[in-house]
Amino acid sequence: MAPYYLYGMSASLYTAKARSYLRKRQIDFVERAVGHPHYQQDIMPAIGRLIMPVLETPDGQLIQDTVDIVDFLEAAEPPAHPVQPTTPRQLVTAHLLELFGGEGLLRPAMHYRWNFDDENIAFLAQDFAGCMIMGGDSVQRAQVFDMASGRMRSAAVAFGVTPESIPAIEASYEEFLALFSAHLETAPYLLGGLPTNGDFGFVGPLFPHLARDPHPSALMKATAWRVWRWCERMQAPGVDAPEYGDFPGAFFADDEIPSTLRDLLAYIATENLDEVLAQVAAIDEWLADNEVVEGEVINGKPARRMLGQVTFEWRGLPLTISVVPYRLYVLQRLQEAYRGLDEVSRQSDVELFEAVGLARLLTAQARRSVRRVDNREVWGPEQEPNL
Ligand SMILES: N[C@@H](CCC(=O)N[C@@H](CS)C(=O)NCC(=O)O)C(=O)O
Repeated sequence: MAPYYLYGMSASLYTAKARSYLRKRQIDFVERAVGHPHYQQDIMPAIGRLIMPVLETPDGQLIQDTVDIVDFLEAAEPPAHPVQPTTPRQLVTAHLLELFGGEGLLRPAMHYRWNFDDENIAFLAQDFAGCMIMGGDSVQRAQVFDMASGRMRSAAVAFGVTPESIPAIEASYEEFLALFSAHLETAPYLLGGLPTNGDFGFVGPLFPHLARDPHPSALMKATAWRVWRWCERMQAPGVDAPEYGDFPGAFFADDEIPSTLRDLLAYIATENLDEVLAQVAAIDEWLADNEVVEGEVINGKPARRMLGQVTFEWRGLPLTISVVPYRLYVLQRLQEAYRGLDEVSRQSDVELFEAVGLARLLTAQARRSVRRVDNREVWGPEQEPNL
């Protein structure tokens, strides 16, 4: 039987998340670049946009989106240890970490990739062109990189990377490295001895951009060896944690969220809560002004993923960023996990999230949910807004 195929790029944030999951799970797969003729001729038209990663299953199904890819594989290839913890605090925390990793760490990832051309650009030019076209001469390769890097530099601005915000982005990232390093002093993964969907969320920005591009790689190696080793660990099959001795291959016992992880959650509250709430409010406002029906592709076309802009305050700066409906989709998963718990378990989540300053995330919602159908984000049913 054919294996799974993963279409993506070595430099791509979300490809790294899916690749890491496939490797850890030791699922038989072959990675192909998006320059592969099958991606160009068949997969991209079927998905309707240039986007990665895409998983092609042995029976020819196409799945775009890392959340859906992981869900699919958890069901199709049942693991010995499911990627989502089953105890209430660890379950909801893992969803929160997946949201923060995939969406909340975009600013440092984009800044450290696109604002250090002296050190990064020659590497990036080869890394991008190598995956985007198979062969091609140096002029074609340079054209492809110019087009892709132009898009990504605009995306960096859309995520809030501007000359005014750069000092705050760097200070915030240094704090993050210190907190994650302190946690990794105690355990090889975010929730103990096994990776969760939270670890896979983190690896997207941390590996291809921040551990692999020349400038941030040097910074991480010099200042956060534990984090660098975790990035390496996330590329390996199995647990890969020799420096932790015989650490138990399980999540922390008794649904524990250790103090080093609570510190990281409190950091996420300070750094990212207002941003997520601003996105929810902006989408609610957009829906107040625009008539949509359930099931309609958001923004009409799958290629248009942003829904205007929103301004919020971050580290004392007004920051204007694009509104990304997909973020609601990931947030909803946290909330659905929370709502699916019994009363006592929900209470234990409320206590944890209140203590670290994240309680609003358990219930904040716009007047419609975001769903995914046919590899596209679509509007879900109406619901009571909670802003
Ligand atoms: N939510 C999606 C996001 C995928 C995504 O944004 N991929 C980026 C690369 S890391 C992309 O394809 N960008 C292409 C472009 O916008 O030109 C996922 O989790 O897979």
